[in-house]
Amino acid sequence: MRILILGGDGFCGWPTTLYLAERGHEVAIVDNLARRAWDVELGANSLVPIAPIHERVATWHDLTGQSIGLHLGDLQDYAFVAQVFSTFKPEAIVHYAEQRSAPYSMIDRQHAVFTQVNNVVGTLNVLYAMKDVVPDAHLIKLGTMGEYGTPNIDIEEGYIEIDHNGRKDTLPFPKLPGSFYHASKVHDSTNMHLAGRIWGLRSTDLHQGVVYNVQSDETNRDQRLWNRYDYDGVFGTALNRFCSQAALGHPLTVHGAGGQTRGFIDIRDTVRCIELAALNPAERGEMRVYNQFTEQWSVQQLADRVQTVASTLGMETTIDHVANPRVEKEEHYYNAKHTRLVELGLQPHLLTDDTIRDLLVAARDYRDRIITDQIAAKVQWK
Ligand code: NAD
Ligand code: USQ
Repeated sequence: MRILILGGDGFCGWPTTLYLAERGHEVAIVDNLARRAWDVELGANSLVPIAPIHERVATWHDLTGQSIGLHLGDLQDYAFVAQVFSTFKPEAIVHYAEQRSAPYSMIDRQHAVFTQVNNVVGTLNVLYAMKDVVPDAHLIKLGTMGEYGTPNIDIEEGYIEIDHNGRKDTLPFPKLPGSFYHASKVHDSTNMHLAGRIWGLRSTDLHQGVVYNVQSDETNRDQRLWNRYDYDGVFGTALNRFCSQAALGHPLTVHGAGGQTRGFIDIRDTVRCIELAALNPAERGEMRVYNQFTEQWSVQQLADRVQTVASTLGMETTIDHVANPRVEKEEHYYNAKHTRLVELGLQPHLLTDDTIRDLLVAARDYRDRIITDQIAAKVQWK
């Protein structure tokens, strides 16, 4: 299959590109390298060193003989998007290319506006390019479990049947996003659903949980293929962050009570889910939704597990309940369905002590690269 990976230089996009190339698909990356620029803006870095994109692609070619296409440009530039779609003619488009940090979107008005413009306009341009150039292609778009928020009812996979005043309908599940970033994903979902209804476009909206772990079988083949490991207070996410904190002898920073429960997924399952979505395209006019995570954990449970495994490596850590910089429920009901990808064949990598150990060891090996000033989560929601 000809698959275009928008955001293919990023944390999820790079291992996905290699996974799909390894399986014989013709792949090309679109990226404007904004993620690398945000590190420069914030003064942050990846815990493990990552090669420049040209070196990554050249290394894969040297090792496998396979060419990965590379188109450097911004999804906000419609002429660029239309030109790439016209030359590559993708059958599937995997769309990761957004500003994905909730804290980044909450820094100030400018960052909130940037996040929503970047994400919503980028996705709208993709929808128009599909309509104009490849109307039969399948969009596989990364959404987030955070679109649903934490309602006091079970979360369905995308849609809910509602019986109201004697009439019934199946409608998009209600959304309660918790940041301007998460809200941008809700806006994208609305636009994708509309594009299906009016133009008959096919899309799959993957409501992904928090991704943990870093390397995949393919990125592990050569240091120049390594994936990024975010640990900082803006882009670092719960489990990976806790492992880097433990390796540094820094307390694990549980926000508030720690009962915040989220869906989690190993990066090795992220890439497989994308392949499953590509192999099972939505019908014309359909926006299919899968909840893309494999297990639910509270942040307290994750911190406890990291602390236990860290102690087996001689890393003595404490858990700090820091004042929560976010506005979110710290104790709540959470039960989200996630069966559809398993029905398609996903065999989850559930969180093991070995995975936590690998993350701890990687962080310990590269602890000299950690910029300690970047560890604390300083962005306040209020
Ligand atoms: P990332 O920031 O590492 O990668 C995103 C990539 O998109 C970057 O390489 C960036 O340069 C590129 N990009 C951003 N805006 C662009 C634009 N306008 N034009 C071209 N390229 C652009 O993020 P990630 O962690 O790989 O996340 C990928 C997607 O998955 C995001 O949409 C995110 O919302 C979603 N997601 C991520 C997680 C997670 O835990 N990482 C969880 C759920 C959903
Ligand atoms: N948290 C802590 N301590 C920390 C960091 C985070 O307690 O040091 C808590 C947060 O307060 C939150 C939870 O952990 O309750 C998750 O935070 P996170 O930073 O790990 O993840 P989040 O901001 O939700 O965003 C990440 C990705 C985003 C994706 C989302 C999936 O950055 O792109 O959309 O996970 S989900 O959470 O399902 O919405």
